[in-house]
Amino acid sequence: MKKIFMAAAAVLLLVQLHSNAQSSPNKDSIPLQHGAHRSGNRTDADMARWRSLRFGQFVHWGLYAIAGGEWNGKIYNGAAEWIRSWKEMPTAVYDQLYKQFNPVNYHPEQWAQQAKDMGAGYMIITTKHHDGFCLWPSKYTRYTVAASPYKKDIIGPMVEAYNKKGIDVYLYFSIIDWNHPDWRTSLKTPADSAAYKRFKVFVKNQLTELLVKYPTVKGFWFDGTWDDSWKNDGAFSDELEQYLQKLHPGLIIGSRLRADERGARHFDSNNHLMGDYEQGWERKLPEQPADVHGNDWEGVMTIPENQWGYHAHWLGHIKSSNELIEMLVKSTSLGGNFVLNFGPKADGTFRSEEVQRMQEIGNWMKVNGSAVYGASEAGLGKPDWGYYTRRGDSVFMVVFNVPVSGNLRVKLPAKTTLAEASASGQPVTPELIGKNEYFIPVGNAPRHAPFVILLQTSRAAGAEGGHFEKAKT
Ligand code: FHN
Repeated sequence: MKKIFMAAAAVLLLVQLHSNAQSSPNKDSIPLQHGAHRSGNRTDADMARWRSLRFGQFVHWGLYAIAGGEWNGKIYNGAAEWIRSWKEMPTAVYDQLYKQFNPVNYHPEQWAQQAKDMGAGYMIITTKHHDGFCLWPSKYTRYTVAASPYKKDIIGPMVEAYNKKGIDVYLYFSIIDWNHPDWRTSLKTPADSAAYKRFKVFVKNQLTELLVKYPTVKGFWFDGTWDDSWKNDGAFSDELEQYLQKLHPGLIIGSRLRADERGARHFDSNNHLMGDYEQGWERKLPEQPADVHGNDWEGVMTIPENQWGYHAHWLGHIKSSNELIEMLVKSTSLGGNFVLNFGPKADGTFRSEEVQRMQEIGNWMKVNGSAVYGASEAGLGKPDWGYYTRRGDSVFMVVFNVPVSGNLRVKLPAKTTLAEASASGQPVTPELIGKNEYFIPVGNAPRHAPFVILLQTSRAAGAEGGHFEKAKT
């Protein structure tokens, strides 16, 4: 009995510690100067917009697209954008590839149009990946598009074209820079420290340059921040974040940039999120509300297994449009954004598999996007037939698996009335089968795409609002 009591007390303590850690910085056990500076999600208009867009396009484009995942007839099994680190690829040769970078078929207006048609509300472009090659003519290095046969800026026209279509642009920026002589993974000697000090000045200069050159961008998407050299200077990344957000009010920066003074990343040593949203969901998505602790979050996804840049030989499972739509809807149902990656070819065109998915997802979003844009978690749990999302009193049932009975079971919280149900604007008649519990008949004819049923609900005063609120974890 005593043992059971002690075990229960321990569990209670753990739960308490965990929930405190996620929600109340006042009860921190470790005093931190460079930990999280805010508790809870940002509530300003820029962040509200980011949150409402829900669907983004990621584009990884750089010199690696020239190699396309192979060199000298051998195929690289890693991610295409990492090919410079492959033993079969001499770095000196890779670093000369810029002399071949000439994307004559790069038409930013077309890129923007297809992203718009896909339904993306924002896009993230690799201004500079780990190889250090800059797609903008940076004045702080010669390793840029200006030195290539193409010569012209890639980023400026892209920002303009996407903005014209109403799509927000975010700039991916890698801290890892394989090309820069002062970049280090760790600092072992005074010479390393001196070099890295110069490198940090270079980083700050480039970031300032990007914001000044492209003032309409909405945020930075940082990457390559896991090395000791970076993690061990939490003061720098903290000051950098504050500097950038002062320079460009409203700027959105996820949790990848910073480390606290103890080297903790994403979440500080007291387990509070650093940055404006949780940015660690890469090629995986949360399963339940508790996984995201009420934080804003974003998941980034590749179409094949692990390829971000262009790889001519996609290996492994290639996700279908329906699978990707399911990931998008699942993300919405868990209060997060979903960003789908594309890796254009070196000439500036997209491979047919990507074009097809953009079109198919776009066709689905044109009809069903209201279940995604501005929508979030419904607080109704995860049904077997798919996902619930919600915007105000509109509850969307996004159906992926119809049971053989052809009836979808729905249970609403107490004191919540189901005013009407419809599918594609056509009324559907729910059957009341229990207290606040319904069958929604949809038949069981074979379907080739997920579909949406809209439930208009209304809540009486004193209704169990808690069921509709974010999970308290
Ligand atoms: O190493 C990179 C990878 O190439 C790609 O850019 C992804 C995108 O999220 N980020 C890094 C790994 O986290």
